[in-house]
Amino acid sequence: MKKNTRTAFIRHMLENERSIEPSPEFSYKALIKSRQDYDEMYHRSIEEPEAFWAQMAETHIDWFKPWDAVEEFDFESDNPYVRYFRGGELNVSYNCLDRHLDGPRRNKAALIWQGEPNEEVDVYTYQRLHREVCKAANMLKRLGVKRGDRVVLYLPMVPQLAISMLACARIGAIHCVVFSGLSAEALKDRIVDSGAKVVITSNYGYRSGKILHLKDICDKALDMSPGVEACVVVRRIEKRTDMKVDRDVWWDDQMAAESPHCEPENMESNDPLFILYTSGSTAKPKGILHGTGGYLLYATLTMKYVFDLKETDIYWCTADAGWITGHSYLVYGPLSNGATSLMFEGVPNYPKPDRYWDVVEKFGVNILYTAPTAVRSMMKDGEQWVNNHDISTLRLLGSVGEPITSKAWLWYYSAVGQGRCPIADTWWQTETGGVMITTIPGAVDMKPGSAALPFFGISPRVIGSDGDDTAPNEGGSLVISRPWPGMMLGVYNNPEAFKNVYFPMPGFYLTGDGAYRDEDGYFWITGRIDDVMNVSGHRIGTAEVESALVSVLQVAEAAVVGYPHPVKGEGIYAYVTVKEGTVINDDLRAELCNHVRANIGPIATPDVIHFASALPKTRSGKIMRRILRKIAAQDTENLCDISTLSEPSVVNDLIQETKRMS
Ligand code: 6R9
Repeated sequence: MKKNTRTAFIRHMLENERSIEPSPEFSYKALIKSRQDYDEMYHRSIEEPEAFWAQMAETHIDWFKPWDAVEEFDFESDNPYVRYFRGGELNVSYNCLDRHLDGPRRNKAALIWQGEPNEEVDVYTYQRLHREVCKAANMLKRLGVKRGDRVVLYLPMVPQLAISMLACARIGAIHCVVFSGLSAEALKDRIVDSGAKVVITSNYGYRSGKILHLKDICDKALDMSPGVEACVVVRRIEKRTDMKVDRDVWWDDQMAAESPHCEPENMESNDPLFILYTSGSTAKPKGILHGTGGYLLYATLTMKYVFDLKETDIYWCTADAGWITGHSYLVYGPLSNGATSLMFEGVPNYPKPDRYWDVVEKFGVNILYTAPTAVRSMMKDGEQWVNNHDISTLRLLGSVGEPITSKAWLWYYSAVGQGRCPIADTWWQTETGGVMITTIPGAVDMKPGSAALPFFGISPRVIGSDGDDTAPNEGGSLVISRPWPGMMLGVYNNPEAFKNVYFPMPGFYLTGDGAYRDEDGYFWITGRIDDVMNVSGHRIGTAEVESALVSVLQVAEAAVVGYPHPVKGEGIYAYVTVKEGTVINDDLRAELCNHVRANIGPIATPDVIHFASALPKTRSGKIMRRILRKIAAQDTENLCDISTLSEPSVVNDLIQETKRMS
C-alpha cells in the first residue's frame, strides 16, 4: 500500500470503526475457512467438551498409554483443581521430535537460529535436533538429574535453550526458564523457590551490540543458592570465563562425551512439565506449574489453528523463550506440529530499525508473531524501514502481550501486511498455557483492537461486581467458566495462591484483566485490573517494585502505579516518601533506579520517581492507588470521591508537585 493510500485507509477505518473481512484467497486456503466452520467447531467443543478433547488428543498427540478420564475438575470448592487425560502416558520431547523422524520431516528444518551478529546462523533439522536433545538428556542424567527434579535455565536466545527444555522433558525433569534479562537476585529467588539441582547458563550473551555477563550474574545467584550441585555453561562467546571447580562444567565438553540415544520417559499426563514464574499482586512472583498432556495438546492445537499452519511455512515468533509465549509458540507448539520455527537472538532496532524486516526477507518468513510494543516502536521509526525490504512472503501476522490499539493494529495491517495478511490478535496468559481469545485467521472478520472470539473449548465471560454478566459494551472482569487443557495445574510451593488468586469467586477462573464484549460478541481487553503493570508486554507487579524501593535505607514509603507510555504501553511511576533528614537529589534517584534493576532487572526500572511529601491514604491507612494512577496519568479533572481520605490536602500537593516536575 502506498503511503498516502495507507494514511487515508487508517483515517477512514479509525473514523468508521468498521470490521475487516479476511481476503477470499486467504480463507480459501485456510484450515478454518468460514465463520460457519468456526461456529460449528466451537459449539461442538462447548456442548461436548469431553468428546471434543478426546478426539483432538487422539488425532494430534502420540500416547504411549491411553487415558482413563478426559477431564476432571472442580472450580467451586475450596480446593479447586483441573486434570486432563488422567492415566494417559506420553512424552513431550517424543511428540516434538521422534514422531517426525519416520517420514520426510526427518530432514526438515525444525529450528532456524539467527544470532544477533548477522553472520551467525544455524539450522537444526528434526534429526539433528533429536540427537542434540538426546545428548543433553544424557548429560543431565549424568549430572544426577532425575525425573521430577527441577532444572533452571538462565540462557539467552540460543538453540541450547530449546535443546535444554526438550532434554528436561525427555527425562521427566521440570524446567524453569528464567528470562536472561532478570537480575542475580531475581534468579536466586527462582532457583531457591524451585529447589533446582542444576542450572544451565551461558558465559556471555549479546544484547543490542553489548555483551551481557550472564555467568557473572549467575555466579552471584549461585553464591546465595546452596542447593545447586552443578552449573552447565554454554560457550556463547570465546572469552575468559571463571569456572568454579567441582560445580561448573562446559556444555560442549559434556555433550561431546554423550550418546545421541536416550529413551524418553513415560510421563503421566498430569506430571509437571515446567514452572514459569510470573508477577502477580504480591511482591513475590508465583511459579506457574504446567502439566504434560493437556498443555501439549493445547499448545499443539492453538498453534495449528491460530496460525493456520502449513507444512512449508517458515514461522517466526519473536518472543523470548524466557516467557510463556516462547514456551508455547517458539518451542512446543511449532515442534509438536512438525513446523519450522525461527529463533532470533537480537532485538528489533539493532543495528538499525529494520532488523526484523531483514530477517523476514533473509529467511522468507511466512508467519510473524510479535508484540504491540514492537509494532509501536517500528511505527515510530517510520515505514521507510519496512519498505526497504521485500517482505512479500508474509501471509499472516500475530500479536500478543498487551492490548493493541486500533491505530497500531491498522499500521501493522497496512504497512507490514500490505493489507494482504490477516492479523490474529491473541489474548492469553502464562497461566492459560495457550491462546484463549483470538481472531481465527481466514474464518472471522477482524475488528482492529479486538482480540475477537474464544478459541475452541473456551468459555470466557465478562462479569460485574455482582457476579452477573455485564450488558454488551459494558466493562467488567474477564473470567473463564470452564476448564481447558492448557490451564495451569497450580502454583509451585504455594497451593493456597491457586485458590486465592484465581478462584476467589467459586465457579470462575479469574484472569485479572478487564474487558467488554460488544454487540457482535467480540471481546475487547482493556488491561489488568489488579496491581500488575504491563510494560512493553512484560508483566511486573507494583508490589515487587515497591518492595525493592522500600528496601533502600532512606525510603519511608513507596507506591508504584502504571501510566500511559507511547512506546512501552505502560510506564512505571513510583511515588516515594523519604525519611526525615534525607537529601533529595539526582544521586538518590539514580540509587533507587539501580536498586530496582539489581533486585528485579532492567525491565522494572521506574520511568518516573516522584519524591512526594505524603501519600493519599484512607482512614484505615490504605494507600489510594486509584488516585495515584490518575495523577500519574495527568488525568486529574475527575478524581472521583476523595472524601474517604484521611487528609484530602495530600492530593492537591501531589498534583502541584507533578506540575512542577513536568
Ligand atoms: C501471553 C502473555 C498476560 C497478560 C494478560 C493481559 C495481557 C496478553 C493480550 C493482552 C490484550 C492481548 N495480554 N495478550 N492484553 N490483548 N492480545 O502475554 O502472557 O506474560 O502472562 O501476560 O498480558 O493483561 O493478563 P503473560
